[in-house]
Amino acid sequence: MLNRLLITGADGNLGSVCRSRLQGFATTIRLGAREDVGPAGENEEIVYCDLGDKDAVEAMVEGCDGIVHMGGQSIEAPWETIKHSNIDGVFNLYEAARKSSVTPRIFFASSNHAIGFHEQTTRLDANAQVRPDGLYGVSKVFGEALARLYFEKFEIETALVRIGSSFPEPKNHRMLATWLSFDDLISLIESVFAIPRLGCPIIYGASNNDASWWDNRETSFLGWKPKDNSEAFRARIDAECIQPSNHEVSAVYQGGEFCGQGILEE
Ligand code: 15L
Repeated sequence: MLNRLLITGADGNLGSVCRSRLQGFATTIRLGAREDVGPAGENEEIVYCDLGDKDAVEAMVEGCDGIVHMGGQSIEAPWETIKHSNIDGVFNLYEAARKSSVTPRIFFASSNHAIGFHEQTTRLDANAQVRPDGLYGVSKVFGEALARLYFEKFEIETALVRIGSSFPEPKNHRMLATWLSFDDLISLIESVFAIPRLGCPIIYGASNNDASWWDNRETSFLGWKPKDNSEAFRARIDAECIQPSNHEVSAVYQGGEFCGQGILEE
């Protein structure tokens, strides 16, 4: 069991899922957040922190033997916003991990948008070329590269998890391929922290969907077996959502709508 697990972005969607589902996972759970997360539970500590603030990030990371990094910008945005949280913020996080008195193992929430410009007809594994579909995707590629550097130089182990679409249920046809249920997300986090030697693998964060485009055979050593399958929702999606036509970005590229967005300005 971990001694102190830091969950960054505890005020965000997946951070709050982790907060509620990882309660018994460490002696102390430290919640890193920018917005109010309410009162601390019995084994919780709350640290309000802007990822762009180097000293604050160092204080947040100090003493943690595990980090689930859900914090930062989670969709496309103007460069200044991306740069602040996902470039400077991730650099601050890894520098803090390097300087910490305890070397943490990190679960890095990367994204399918690091490879979003691959077509939906292509099956990808951990060796796929990166093809980011926006500035957000570029920042995730940066995070993956930085994590790899800190693994090679400083032996900080990170799971680079290219999360698909983690919501209670898939919301459209594309998510029949990319959906990651909350149960499967949590079991993945458990596998990442349970394995004696992790290294720095790339893992596709998707449930056991029949429609998946991703192959996790390279990381079978983790023993992670996602259980949910988006097929259970296909009938509802067919009834409620209009199937995009073959030439629309959401039907062509793995990153879907993100591929069609321009560069956003402040
Ligand atoms: C992501 O990376 C986003 O954080 C999430 O909000 C979804 O848009 C997801 O990708 C997706 O591709 O569905």
